[in-house]
Amino acid sequence: MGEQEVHKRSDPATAWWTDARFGMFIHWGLYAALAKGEWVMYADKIPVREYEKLAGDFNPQQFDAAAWVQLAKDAGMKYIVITAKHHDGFAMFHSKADPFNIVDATPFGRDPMKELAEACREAGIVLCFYYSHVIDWHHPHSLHKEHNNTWDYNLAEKHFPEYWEGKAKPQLKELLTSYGPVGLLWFDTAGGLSEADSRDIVAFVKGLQPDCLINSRVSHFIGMGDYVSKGDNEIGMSGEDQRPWETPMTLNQSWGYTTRDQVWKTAEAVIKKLVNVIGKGGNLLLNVGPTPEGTIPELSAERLREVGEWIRRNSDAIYGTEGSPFPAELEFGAVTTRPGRVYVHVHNDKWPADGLVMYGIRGEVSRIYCLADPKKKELAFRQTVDEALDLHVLKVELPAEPADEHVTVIALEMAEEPDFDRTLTQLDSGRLQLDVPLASVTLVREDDEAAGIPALRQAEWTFKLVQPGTYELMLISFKRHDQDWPGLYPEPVVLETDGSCLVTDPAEDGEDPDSPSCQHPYIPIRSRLGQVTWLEPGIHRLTLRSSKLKDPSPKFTEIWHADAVKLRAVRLVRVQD
Ligand code: FHN
Repeated sequence: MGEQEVHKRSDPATAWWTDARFGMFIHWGLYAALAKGEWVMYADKIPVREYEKLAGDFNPQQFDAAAWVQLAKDAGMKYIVITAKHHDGFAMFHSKADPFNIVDATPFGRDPMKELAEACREAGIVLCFYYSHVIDWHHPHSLHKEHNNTWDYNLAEKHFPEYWEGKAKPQLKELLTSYGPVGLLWFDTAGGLSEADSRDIVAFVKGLQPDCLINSRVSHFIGMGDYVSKGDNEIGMSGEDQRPWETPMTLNQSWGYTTRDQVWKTAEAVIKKLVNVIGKGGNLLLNVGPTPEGTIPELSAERLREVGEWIRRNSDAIYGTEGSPFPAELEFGAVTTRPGRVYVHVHNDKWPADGLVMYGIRGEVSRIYCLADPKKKELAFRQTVDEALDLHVLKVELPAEPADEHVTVIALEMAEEPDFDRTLTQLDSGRLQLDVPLASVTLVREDDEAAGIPALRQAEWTFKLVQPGTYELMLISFKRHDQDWPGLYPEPVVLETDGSCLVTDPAEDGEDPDSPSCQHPYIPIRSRLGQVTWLEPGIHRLTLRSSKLKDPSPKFTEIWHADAVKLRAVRLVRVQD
């Protein structure tokens, strides 16, 4: 897996994947020729016969499988997920089931999946395929809940089994029988697929390759597949997923090659996002969109290599690690662990030059150093306990300047296996954020669709307050960028704690600069709820009632029905002792 010993997880089926932590997503298809992203056929309503003509000129002579795989390796990625067929229905492999494929329909005439399979095998990278199993704008009988080719085909004449049995399953069989072991199949946009067909496809894949993992987007019924693919660019919150999970992420704001989108993430931004994801126990699947010539755009390649250099210095803190044992998201970085080690990933722009303070590590620390420091110079530290609060405090003296670029990892070697205090605890910085997934959520009022009344739920948190005083309470919401605020909270939220009750119509009081996991297309918004005074430190309770609190165990989801607003947390900001 990596250069170092990796800690195998309890579930051997997904262990290679959870240990890998970082993968390369590749959106490459015929659409690259138009340089307007992978939805161009749908967006421009290009007739099938017109779209097919693109194949006649598709000749990515510069495609070099070994170079792509080397780039993934240089970036520190352990697996590749490539679009074998996207929504346009064009197979990027030699398919006998449908001549609309790269070998039979283009002058290129080569099978890039075969070449990638060989290059991956040689380099020790796991090859995985993306397959659009429900949307196929080329096939007359594919049928999705919403996004169909209605400019060529009549919805009423569609007979889904003809597509399912005649193209989707035969092509999946080809992918699973002609390219060696496939690490995982990445399905997408399952809207409208019945539960029976979802189960059928899972059984079909496992029947051909039992070890091939399947992502949750195989179905919009919750709980299917081996692990959870979050929404596009959605970073999970701690406590949100009980199963292994990943964030599929763009490097700009698009998947397929486009010249229109030049909003690129810097290497530093990617490193911070990677650290945020793995600190919560997730994987990051980072996308590139190759050109019609068959190259990965140099700007993407440069950034990936820079990320890889950082990973090489810090690989012990990444591959095979577990996410943070602490439920609170750290505003200055993240924590990962492996047996006998705790790694604190500190953003350089939040460098606590006067010392790093961590709460909740019960157990003796033997040595602390910066992971990127080749000499591993020991840092002075002190461990103390506040018995009354049951607060275990570790204070580390840091060098005046960070030892690494972008994010510096502080490695703690433990003299004994730590027993972490997993109570949601205020950080030394004073930050205390009550994230919704950390609450127990109960139903207060059923929804009444006929009367237009939504369900009302209550979230309840228990937390450890270290610094008593007066706090400003803020609601943190992620608002979709294309939404206007008025109407997003149709009724007041009700907050109760220690005898105080605040009833507020949340206002859009400004953007929140302190929500590292919020990503495009969402904007983090703060809404002031009022002030509360806690006179005593220790364990407290807080409840919040809102119709925007979602069912914590829904039956199904459609990944791109991104909510207009997501209620994410209550933040407590100390304003007075
Ligand atoms: O529609 C696709 C989109 O083109 C892209 O493949 C992403 C990647 O996660 N998935 C779908 C939208 O969620």
